[in-house]
Amino acid sequence: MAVPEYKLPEEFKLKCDRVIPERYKHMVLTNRQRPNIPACNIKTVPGDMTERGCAFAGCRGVVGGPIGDCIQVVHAPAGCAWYQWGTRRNLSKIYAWAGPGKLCNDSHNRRRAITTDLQERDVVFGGMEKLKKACLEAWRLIPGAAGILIFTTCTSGLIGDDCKAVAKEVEKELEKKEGRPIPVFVFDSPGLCRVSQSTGHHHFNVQFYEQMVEWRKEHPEFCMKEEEKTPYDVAIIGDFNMDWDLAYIKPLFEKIGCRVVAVFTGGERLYNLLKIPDVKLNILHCQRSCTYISDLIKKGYEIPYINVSFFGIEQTAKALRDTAKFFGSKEMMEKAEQVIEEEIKAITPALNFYREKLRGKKIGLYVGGPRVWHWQKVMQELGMKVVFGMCTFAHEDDYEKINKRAEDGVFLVDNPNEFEIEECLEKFKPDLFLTGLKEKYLARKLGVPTVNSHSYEKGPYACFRGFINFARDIYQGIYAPVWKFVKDKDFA
Ligand code: CFM
Repeated sequence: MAVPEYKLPEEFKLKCDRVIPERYKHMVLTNRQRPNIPACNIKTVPGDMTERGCAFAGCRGVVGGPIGDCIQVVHAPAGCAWYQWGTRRNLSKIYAWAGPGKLCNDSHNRRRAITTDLQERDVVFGGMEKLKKACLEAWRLIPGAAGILIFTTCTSGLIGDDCKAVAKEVEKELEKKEGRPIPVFVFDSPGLCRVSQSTGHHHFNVQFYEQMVEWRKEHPEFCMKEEEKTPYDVAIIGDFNMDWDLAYIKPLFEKIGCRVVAVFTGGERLYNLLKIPDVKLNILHCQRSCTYISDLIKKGYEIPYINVSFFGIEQTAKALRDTAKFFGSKEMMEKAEQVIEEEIKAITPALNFYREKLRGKKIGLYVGGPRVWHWQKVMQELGMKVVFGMCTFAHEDDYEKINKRAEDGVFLVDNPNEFEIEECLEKFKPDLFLTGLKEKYLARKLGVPTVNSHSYEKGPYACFRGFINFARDIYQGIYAPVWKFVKDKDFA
């Protein structure tokens, strides 16, 4: 039986979209029993100023970029490299090459952009020679790096440069020079592929997996040795160490007796990532950007994974309990309960204060996709009410989760544009808007405080203690005296 087409109630049809009525199919009201899924993961219609990123942004900027100890060469005009540089706080502190006379930096992967800066000449005659030179030159400058990651974009994709062949040549030269194998991996994700950055997540996952499998076969010394393995080795998949989230996540798993071998890819070292197929369990956080590789590893190496969330009390506690349950260890289960109890005890006084202050406040949510459902629960735990949710690139499964977690009747907008955001802020009047840098000024000019919900104000926001930081920033946002003056002047 065909599912009846969803009809958006007239009063929810945004006025700004009268000129682009196609947009109405991207809006629904949530329903827990029978999830309403808006049109999603499809191309933006012409005339609609989307806020989406491109595939390259997802591949390099989101999933590949956080790898901390590699040279990352963007084979493109300099503009592509510039726009993926240093804006997302996927932090790392790896000093692979620190030392006298060598370049070093706290967060090398965020602060340094290496690009071939393709010009018209290269478009006509090909850019392979230039790419090879750039890789070798970068290696000369940063000799302690663990490897080289090459990213293509629209321009190199259209030229059709054989970057894999270049990578092989560079590998050979570096091996000769260094006397040991150096991985040089290529990630093909031209910005023009499909509809959003979500495509780039997929590309990085699949291509990393394939190159990892091949590398491990050719260089078994990069696999974990049998005697190094422990029964509780895990990898965290899909966490990017936003504003040091991992400083709260990792210790919790260590306290219950797990060993975190690698994090794909937050602040991680390449050699650790190559050992992910040697762990016993993958713990998957961002289920939009990294389910692909979790599935591939499950299929190829028979390593299971569990879906978790590290935001809020209930979800973090569940992540620890589910991990312990997976291993079936009584000791780990007890430790998990103990850790949960200790953490809750430590945050309770602060939590009571913030709950008291935030109860009943209205929140608008706008993030990429998953965080809308991760944070729906967090807002409930703080006693706040989500009045609308917006996602840049969510897929159907994200919207299913949002429907299940939200109260009925929450207004959802897929891939919103600036006019829709403005109208929703005016229509639903949230007390605070959890959003990103691009939208913050618009909201603030309308008298609505914001908290940066991508890379935070003062993180970490993950796990129990991060939850309190999150609550503090929301509290400080809403109660900042400045809003009183703005509203008094009737700007809002
Ligand atoms: Fe995953 Fe992310 Fe997100 Fe994402 Fe992002 Fe992000 Fe996000 Mo910003 S990987 S999908 S592409 S949870 S950068 S850390 S906050 S839009 S909802």
